[in-house]
Amino acid sequence: MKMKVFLLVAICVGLTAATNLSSYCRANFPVSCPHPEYSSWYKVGGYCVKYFVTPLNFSDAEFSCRKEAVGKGAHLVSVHSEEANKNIICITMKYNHTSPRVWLGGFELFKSEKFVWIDGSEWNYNPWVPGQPDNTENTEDCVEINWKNTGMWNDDKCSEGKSYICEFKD
Ligand SMILES: [Ca+2]
Ligand SMILES: [Ca+2]
Repeated sequence: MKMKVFLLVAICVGLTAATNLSSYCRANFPVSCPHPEYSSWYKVGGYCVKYFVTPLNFSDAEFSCRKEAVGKGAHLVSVHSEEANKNIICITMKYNHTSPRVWLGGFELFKSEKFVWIDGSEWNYNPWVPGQPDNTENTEDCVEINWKNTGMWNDDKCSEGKSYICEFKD
């Protein structure tokens, strides 16, 4: 009986969170990138960003980003504020409700326990899932969003294939 009540509460809390998120995203969905040739990209913070569904490992995803916007200095996305993080969630949910885990451009620099952004920007915001980064089996060096807790970050194996989000500085 206790378990049933617990499950019901858990489901309600989950649904409320999902509803809050979808209403947030409806009201605050990022506008298109202000460059005609990149109108399928969205403006997030000082960047134009785009979601790519085809799963790639972290390095291949980074190289794919560089090719998607040649000459723009494109990379996997860096995230520097709660608002930008929410925008990233909204974009991800628009394109993929069922498997929203995506690569961001963060990685651990040579087992230093220090995380950096592949675009070289400052590491100044990191909403980790509680208990993360945990470097499971000493093999997790790359940063994903939406594992276990929507909008929060986890270190995972860089060789895993995931959808990803690219950016270039606007
Ligand atoms: Ca690690
Ligand atoms: Ca982890």
